Amino acid sequence: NFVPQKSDKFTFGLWTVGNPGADPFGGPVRTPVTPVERVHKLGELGAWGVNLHDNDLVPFGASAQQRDKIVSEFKQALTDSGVVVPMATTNLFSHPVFKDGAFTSNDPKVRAFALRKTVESIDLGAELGAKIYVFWGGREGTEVDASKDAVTALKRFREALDFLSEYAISQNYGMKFALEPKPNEPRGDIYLPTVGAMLGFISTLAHPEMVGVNPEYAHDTIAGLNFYHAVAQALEMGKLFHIDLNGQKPGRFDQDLRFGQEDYKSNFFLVKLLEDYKYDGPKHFDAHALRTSDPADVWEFAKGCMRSYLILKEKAQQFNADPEIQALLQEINAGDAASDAVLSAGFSTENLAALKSLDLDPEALALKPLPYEKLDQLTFELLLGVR
Ligand code: GCO
Ligand code: MN
Ligand code: MN
Ligand code: MN
Repeated sequence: NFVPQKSDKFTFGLWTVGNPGADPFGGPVRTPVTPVERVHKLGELGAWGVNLHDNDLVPFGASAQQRDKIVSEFKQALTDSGVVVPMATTNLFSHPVFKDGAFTSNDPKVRAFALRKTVESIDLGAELGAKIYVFWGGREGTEVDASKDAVTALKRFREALDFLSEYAISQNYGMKFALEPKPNEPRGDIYLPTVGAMLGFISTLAHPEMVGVNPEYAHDTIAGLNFYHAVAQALEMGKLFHIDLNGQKPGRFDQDLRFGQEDYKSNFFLVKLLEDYKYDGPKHFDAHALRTSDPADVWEFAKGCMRSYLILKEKAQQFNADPEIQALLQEINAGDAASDAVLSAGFSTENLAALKSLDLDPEALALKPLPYEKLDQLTFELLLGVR
């Protein structure tokens, strides 16, 4: 039971299971195995795919010869392990050149360098078979708002994305872009901090049809937002191209905890949403093992992410089949055929007349019972395994 299958489409970043456990107060605590070994191990554990930043695989500044050797060894590992690369992305945050932004830097040479690095990284992604390209603008923001004009920054970000969309189209890569919002960290304030902000921005792009979002549990939770609601909006708009799953306590630093580690209830509604609406993209765990973990415990972390998802998926099925819960939901959602018909018919003179002639008694409507205490307690008991 709860054994991951390829069809679950679970993925990990090379950087996640390769995280050496450093934090701002201390250096690495473990030496990760090589990317090739990570791929083999992920395959053994039942993961479907592995994602990467260009520099997770090819070190910054590597020669063309070194690059080709590394990439061909990596491709061999993918073939041998049956692991795929569904998503690729660019590291536009580690090198000091990006300390004040990449696509939104004030310096046109830095912006050009970021653009060229991304073109090359898109080529790498395409070579490895990636059909989703993620943009996480970790350094695209400020601590000092006097330093950058926020309107100009957005124009620059758009310029870069439009260029890169045209590039991917010109190469027939069949790629989609997924923008990943985060409110802060590493910058004090990052531009386009929420899923809603990204969705609004996407509609201003030259190729909005190929651009969606990559929401992350931790990023909304840091800001105290309801991630389930944010993902629902993206999904309803057909813009949920990718998702980053992890754990996070609200109001803290970026913890990147194991999926399922915090707030079981919100994780449950998230998984239920993805399953009920048949989200078919990768389920990516953008998390890492605790700093206290030794190399063996890192793989327990990876297994735990997938197993927790599958447990919550089973709980969602149980919820959908629970007679008492479903009876309550039916009661809460009981419709009125005449009102429903008017509401869904849209505006017309006749329908306006129908609206005006509906029998609607606010005093009586306000008395309708809403047994949410009961519903939530049943949900809690189901999740805690006593139902
Ligand atoms: C973070 C981000 C990153 C991105 C990754 C892919 O908080 O550091 O979530 O892990 O997801 O760079 O673009
Ligand atoms: Mn993150
Ligand atoms: Mn992080
Ligand atoms: Mn992420």
